[in-house]
Amino acid sequence: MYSLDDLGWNSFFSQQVTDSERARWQPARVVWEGRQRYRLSTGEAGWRAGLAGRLRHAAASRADLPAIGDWVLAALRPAEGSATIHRVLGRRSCFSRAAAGRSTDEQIIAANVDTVLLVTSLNRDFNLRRIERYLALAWESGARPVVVLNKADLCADPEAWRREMASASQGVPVLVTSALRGDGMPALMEVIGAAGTTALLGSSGVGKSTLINALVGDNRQAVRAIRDRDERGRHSTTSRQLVCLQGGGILIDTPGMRELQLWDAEDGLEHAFADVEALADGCRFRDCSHGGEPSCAVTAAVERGELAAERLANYRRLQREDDFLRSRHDESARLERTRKAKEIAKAVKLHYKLRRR
Ligand SMILES: Nc1nc2c(ncn2[C@@H]2O[C@H](COP(=O)(O)OP(=O)(O)OP(=O)(O)O)[C@@H](O)[C@H]2O)c(=O)[nH]1
Ligand SMILES: [Mg+2]
Ligand SMILES: [Zn+2]
Repeated sequence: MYSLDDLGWNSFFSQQVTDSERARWQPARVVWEGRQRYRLSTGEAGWRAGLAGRLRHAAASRADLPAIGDWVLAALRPAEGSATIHRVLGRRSCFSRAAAGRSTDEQIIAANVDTVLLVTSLNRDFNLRRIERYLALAWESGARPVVVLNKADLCADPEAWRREMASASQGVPVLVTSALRGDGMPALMEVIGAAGTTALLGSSGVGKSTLINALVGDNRQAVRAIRDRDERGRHSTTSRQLVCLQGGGILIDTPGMRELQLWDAEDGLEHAFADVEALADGCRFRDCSHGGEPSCAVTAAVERGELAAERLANYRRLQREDDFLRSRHDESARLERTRKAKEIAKAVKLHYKLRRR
């Protein structure tokens, strides 16, 4: 049995609810997300939920619809155990990417997250460049990132990897764990217990669900809620899910992502590459791209061996990607305005036509 507070409810959300809304609807948190289907928790009970037609129609983009971790207002039908979602409350933070294959639509990976664990494994999956990308998105989301290097049991010298990671993560805490052997679990538990809501992100197979199982321990209620294997028996998460730990702390499990395109990550990139940004103050040109311009302080640092060439290359790649996506968003916003203007013109025309009859 949980209370709304155990689920993360606080004044940031409660102050958004008007008296008339309070009279009709209940606050609930999205704890499972499928295709346009949801499961909500009000603390003491769980509810299957769909969207009110008005909410669906008013949504200009996918980002206006509920996502895992969202707080919503819903009409509950206790006899059926089901509910209808009428409003998504304003988010405190959200981790987004451009929807796969559609760079003009924002997809929310998890909402109202306080800490994101960027999980990678100490084997072939280990990739500093990917972590840099995740870090940019994490900083942009408003959540606090923590890097987790899992599967330490498969690696002869985890400490060497941790040191290498530390240079790419710019002061973000880096934890080394083995979900299998239990290494580093107390430190991880400490981060999670103090964090409110923690989302686990990372490629498929790095051990996100195994870490959650290890953290949940013998809490049977929560274990049952985790669908560790999908219908085909694969060891892989297919939907996003939120679970509460008995001792405090809320976890969001997500399926591994193959593609993680940036979404308006300008500030996030600045944060994730604070070292490059600081060096850039010394470039001769204010809009220096650090791609061979004269008197470039950034390429000078690479030549002196103070900045890894791969890190600079990744920074420039992510900057270009962000610029491109931003131009695409501006274009789609322009098209949307044109479409609206045409619709209004049509409605006005029809109005006069009917009046003339
Ligand atoms: N050796 C070792 N194997 C691990 C560890 N953690 C997880 N695994 C194994 O790695 C495989 C994948 O683990 P999952 O927890 O399903 O990975 P996931 O990140 O949730 O993957 P998706 O749900 O597909 O995104 C499983 O076979 C786990 O048993 C670890 O610390 N050490
Ligand atoms: Mg999983
Ligand atoms: Zn430069």
